[in-house]
Amino acid sequence: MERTFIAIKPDGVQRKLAGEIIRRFESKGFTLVGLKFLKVSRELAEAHYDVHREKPFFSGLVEFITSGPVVAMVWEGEGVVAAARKLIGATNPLTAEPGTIRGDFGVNIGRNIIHGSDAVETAQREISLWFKDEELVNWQPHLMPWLH
Ligand code: 3AN
Repeated sequence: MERTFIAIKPDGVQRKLAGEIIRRFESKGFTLVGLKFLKVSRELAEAHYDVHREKPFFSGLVEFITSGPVVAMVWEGEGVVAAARKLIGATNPLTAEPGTIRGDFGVNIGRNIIHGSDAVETAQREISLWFKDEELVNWQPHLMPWLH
């Protein structure tokens, strides 16, 4: 089953949006398989944003993601990588559609609340960068016996 990596960035955490964001992924029907709350090291931040290393905003990105705690998550479900990008909305919150996370809550491209992997291969790379195998839970909610 497809998985994606999602991180609520320091601005999303500071603004107490973690619960709202998790609710949106749950309500959509995706399954949480990994979750942790951490201060990101410079090493992890630079590895995570490696593709942007040559961009003018790279050092600002690293400074920001290491500036406060982050909620790192892995979500699972059919087509979850692309669907999560739709829930998140466009990179620039000013142009992100209302109804998306960035469209509803953000105004600044450098403080855009949340990260979501942009492709299945990127998701695999990011999940293994942020989580150990044993930190991910293999479970299928529809097979649990206690739902009434
Ligand atoms: P997304 O997060 O929508 O996949 P990317 O991968 O193009 O966007 O960019 C990664 C991050 O870099 C964005 N989340 C945003 O915080 C930051 N970023 C992208 N473009 C700019 C920019 N022009 N100025 C400042 N920060 C930017």
